[in-house]
Parts: sequence; C-alpha cells; structure tokens
Amino acid sequence: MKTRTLLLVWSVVSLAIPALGEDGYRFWLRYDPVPDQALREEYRRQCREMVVLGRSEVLDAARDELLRGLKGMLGQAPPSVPKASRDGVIVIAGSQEGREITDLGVLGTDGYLIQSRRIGGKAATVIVGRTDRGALYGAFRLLRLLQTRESLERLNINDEPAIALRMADQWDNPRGDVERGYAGASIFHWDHLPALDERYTDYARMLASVGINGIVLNNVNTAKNGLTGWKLITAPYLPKTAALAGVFRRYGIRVYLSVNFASPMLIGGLKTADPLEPAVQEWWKNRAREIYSYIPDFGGVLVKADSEGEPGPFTYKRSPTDGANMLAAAFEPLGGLVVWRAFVYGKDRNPDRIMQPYEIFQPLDGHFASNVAVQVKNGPLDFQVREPVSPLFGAMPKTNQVLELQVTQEYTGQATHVVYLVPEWKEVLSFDTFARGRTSTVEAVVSGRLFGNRHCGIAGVMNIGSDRNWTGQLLAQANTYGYGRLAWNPDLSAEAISREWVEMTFGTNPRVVATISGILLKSWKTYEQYTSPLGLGVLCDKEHFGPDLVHRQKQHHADAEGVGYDRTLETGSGFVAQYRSPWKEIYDSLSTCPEELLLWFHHVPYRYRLQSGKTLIQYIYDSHFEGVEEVRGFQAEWRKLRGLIDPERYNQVTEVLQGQLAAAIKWRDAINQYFFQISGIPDAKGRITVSEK
Ligand code: GCW
Repeated sequence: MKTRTLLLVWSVVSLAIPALGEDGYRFWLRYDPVPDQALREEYRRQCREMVVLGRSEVLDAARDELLRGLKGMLGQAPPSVPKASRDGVIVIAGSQEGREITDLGVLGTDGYLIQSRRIGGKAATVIVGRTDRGALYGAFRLLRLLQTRESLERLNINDEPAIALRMADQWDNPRGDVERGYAGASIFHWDHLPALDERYTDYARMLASVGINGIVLNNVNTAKNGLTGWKLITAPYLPKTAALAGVFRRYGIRVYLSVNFASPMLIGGLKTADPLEPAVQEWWKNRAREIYSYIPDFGGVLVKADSEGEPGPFTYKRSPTDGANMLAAAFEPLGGLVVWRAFVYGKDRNPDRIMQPYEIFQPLDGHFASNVAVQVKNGPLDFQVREPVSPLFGAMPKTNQVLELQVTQEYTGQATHVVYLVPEWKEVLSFDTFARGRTSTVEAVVSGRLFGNRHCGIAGVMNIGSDRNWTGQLLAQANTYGYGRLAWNPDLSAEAISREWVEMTFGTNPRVVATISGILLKSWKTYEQYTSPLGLGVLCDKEHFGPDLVHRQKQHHADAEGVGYDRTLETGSGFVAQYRSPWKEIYDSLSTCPEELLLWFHHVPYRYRLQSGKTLIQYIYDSHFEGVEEVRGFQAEWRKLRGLIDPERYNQVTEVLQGQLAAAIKWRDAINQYFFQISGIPDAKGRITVSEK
C-alpha cells in the first residue's frame, strides 16, 4: 500500500517537473512548455481541437505525435472531435480525404500542405498529405513551427522531399555491437525480439520527424569474423524483423536487411552461390517469398559483395550485374529493391585503390535491372574529413544511384570531437559532375531528376546507439538531424539546419542559438585543420582513432622533399581522368587544383608556395596550431552558455570539449613532429622542437 502511494506521489511530481534529468534522450522532440505566456495562449487558441480525417496506423501516429507535442508545449492536448466545432481546429487528413478538402496540385509523393483556412465556417489549420506518410511529415512540421516559435497565422506551406529514397543504414550487428558505432551498443535486442522496446518507437519517431522512410536494420558486414547478420533472413529471425517492421511501418519507414551473397551456401546448404546457377536463383526466389510472407512491405536488401572479406559474384568470375540482377529477379515480383554497394576494391587491381570502384562499375552502366540501385560513398576512398566527390556520380546515367554518407564519425572524431558534418554533405550534394552540362549536381543525380531514374536515393550510416543521449556525444545529434533534413531538402543551408536543431534542442534564446550554431558551423573545418588539411587523406591508426603517419605512408606519400599522392595524368596514377572536364583539367594542374584537395591529387614540394604566399610546410604547421586554438575557442564560447541551458547537458558538452582539446593537441603534435623530422624544415615560428622519442 505504502509503496503504491509513494509511486503515485512520485509520478505526479515527475509530471510537474518536465526538465528533470536532462540527459539528451528526448533529442529534438522535447516538447517542453512554451515559456512565453502570451505566445502559449495564442497557440492554445489555434490548437483547441483536432479532427483526423481518414484511418490508418500512420495517421494514428501523426495524431499521437500532435497530441503529445501539444500537450507538452501548451499544457493541454486538444480533444479529438469528429467535426470542427469551433475556431482553432487542427485538421489532419490522409491521402484520400485530403483531396476532398483541398487541391493538392502537383505535390509529390510524401509531400504535404499546411494551410490556414476555414473548414465548416471555423478557423482551421489543415495538414494534408499526398500520402498518409506525407500527413505524418506535416504533423512533425506543425510541431516544429511551435518548437521554433513560428507564427501559426496565415500558413500556406507546400513541402515535398527532393529525394525519394531516404535511408538510415545501421551498421548494427545482431550480437549487440555496432561497427564504427560510438554511442554504446546496438538498440536492437535480437535476443528479446519480437518483444518490443520503447526505444524502437522513439527511434522511429526520430527518423520520421526528419523524413527518413527506410531503414536497413543490420550491418553490411554479415559474416566475416564470426558475424551473424546473415542469419536475419532465416525463419527464427523473420518474426523478430517483422516485429520491428511493425514499429517502423507506423512511422512510414520500410525495413530492409543487409544480406550475405553466399546465403544459399550458408543457409541453404548449396555448394555454390554462383548467380548464374539455376538452383541459386531458385533459392533466392523462395527466400524472398518467405521474407515477404512475414513482412509484406519489406523494402529490399542491401549487399556488400566482393568487399573486405564479404563474398560476391567475383568468386565465380561473374560481374556485379550478374550478382545484383539475380537478386533483383527474386525481389522484383514482390516490390523489393536491391541496393548494391560500389565500395569494392581488391589487392590484384589498380594500385591506386580509389580508382577501382569506377573501373569496376562504370562500364556496367545500362546493365543493371531496374530495381537495382548502386550505392556509392560520397568520396572515392572512405569517408575522410576531405575527399573529392566520387567520380561515379553522373557517370552511370542509366543506373539508379544512391549516395552513401557517414553520419557516424568513424574518421571524423568518433564521440570525442564535435564535428558538424552538414557543411561537408552540402558540398557533396552541390558538386557539379558536368554529366549533362552545367547543374548536373550530385543532388540532381541522386534525386533521379537528371537522368529520370526511379530508385535513386540517399543513405546515411547512422550514429545512434544505446547511450542514453543516442549519439554518445550530444552535439552529434545535429548530424542525425541534419542528415535527414538534407535528404529531404538539399537546398537548406547548413546554418538553417543548425539553427532549427539548436532551437528545438536547447531553446530559442538567440544567444544560445548563435553560440551553439557558431561552434557547429566551424567544427568540420577545425577538425580538418588539426588532422588532415590540404587533402592529406588518411592519417589515422588502424583503429581509426589517433594519428599514425608512419603506418599511412602509402596514403600521404611523404618523403624528404614533399608530400601528397600524385594522381595526375602525366606523372601520377591518372585518377583525374575519371572526372569529366573541366574537373579533370582543374584537378590535374597544380596551379588550378583547389587547395583543400591539393595533396589528394599532387605530390608537392615542402617549399612550394600556396596562394597565400606561405610555404606548404609552414601551412601544415600553422594549420595544426590554429585548429587547436579553435578548439580552445569552442571551450570559451561554450562557457558563455553556463546558466543559459540546463547544467546536465552543459556539463556533458563541457567534458566532450575537454577531451577534444586533448585529442587535438595529440594530433597536432604527432603530425607536426612527423613533418618536421621528415622534411628537416623548422617551423618559422619556432614552436616545434625535436621530440625526446
Ligand atoms: O571504412 C570501412 C569501415 C568498415 C566498413 C567499410 C564499409 C562496414 O572501416 O567498418 O564496414 O568501410 O563501408 O563497408
């Protein structure tokens, strides 16, 4: 009896203190009370009741989210009514019913309208989706308007995603860890599934709030070193996947799985996985049917084949098209997509490894089945802090292409460094491939607009885990958020995205917004400055954490005279030839190559003078010192927030920045020492002395 009373008292108390225990779990969907009373009253008048037109679980999710958000922000949830009975009604309508209220015009799939208008003589805010999923996105948008304290007067919003396929790729292993994950263990508990965890729903809400519509539940590595991801398409696991699919479906998200190309052998006991073997083809057809018997709207499969120990068609002297098209034939009748990764390279090929994906895939253009998409990492190597855009974009006009970005910070500081990656992704998306004259941007390619391909898209390797704040390092939530927002609208500026995120996450105080945005917007460049400036490339140790330049000599090619990888036509690997003009010529010439990529394309003498007049070696030294000072600047900026945000999250980030400073100093000193010793050229400012070691 006593315990029950206590519990009751506790639950009443905890309801009354919403900000208790700020730990980042509520990410950007916090829904704390609007502090300005006048504004809160105004919003209340505009949100007095709610009408849902249509019936589906996605519309239910939209309604529930609105109720939850409005209750949190306004202190009361509007009652649901069948018909508008007074001014201040929110009407949310799905695909069918929406058409009866308003003209959707040319609004695209997943798009929505939000309009202030009169319904049955009452003042209403109407949210209409082209699909029910669109209506859900509209509901999140309306909540965002409140979260960012925008007016709800005279709304006339018309929004739709630029890119059809907006994927979250999890590198989660079913045994519970996450490859390149820095935010704790996997949130997916395969041992407990099909029992559900509340966190699955919250993750689905997180993804849907930024418009993600597909999730690959498991790592692309499925079998090497004892991994068991390959098992997910077997009978014991399919009910578990179906349970997860049920959670995500409610939020408009289709579920995909990474599969192992040798599954017919691993699971089916066949002697081969040769894609041209009829028994293999039959096996996949049956397996696809079995998957769909559990998950009727299964999205499809992601395949890492012939790459880093994962098996593929090369074993049988077959091509990626043979492999992908065989799977495509199995999934096509069921509406499934086959996403085939172009991250393929091997020892017996071009010694300049970054040339291999283009050499392998470009000649296959036009040979992939229509339900195959080729997924290409943003750069030709592997998610470095700076890379040129992969030359494969725009080079396969008859092929569906998906851009793969890495939201998890494998090479950009893990959970130790604050690095906001949206500015980098913006550069990638707006890069002009010149595939069809000007404005053949990567965005135009992966939206399918440029070549009229249907199954194009964007995939982000996610950065979330079981850590209470989802991303390990709190400010990394801005990357999760930013990835989704950019996938929806690549034209949004990095500033606009960071502002939205900060306002939703930390509140709208202009000082808070300016300070946190300021740090975020500088952070990518800062990380580049104290790690790998001028396109130096990979400098990290085997685990990708700290610096190890000796081990990476084959990447940066430093010697006594100079540094950089010669990829020019005459004297180098010739990689530049994979680009169209004018990039080919621009990159090929030392004088026109953009300086941030100089050492990616050229081997440059240390005494070479950059545009600023500074020598290359002095630039390297200075850049590393400046980068560290920038981190100190971040700390000083962050200190200004004391008292302006809650102490819990303030302290979380304070600690991260301390760790970042120590790590930045380590990077600076290791790199500057290395170049000082190999070049023998002293730092003009006398800051570098020979280390004891
Ligand atoms: O960069 C490498 C990563 C691997 C990853 C691989 C890939 C999932 O270090 O962890 O494997 O890329 O993208 O396949």
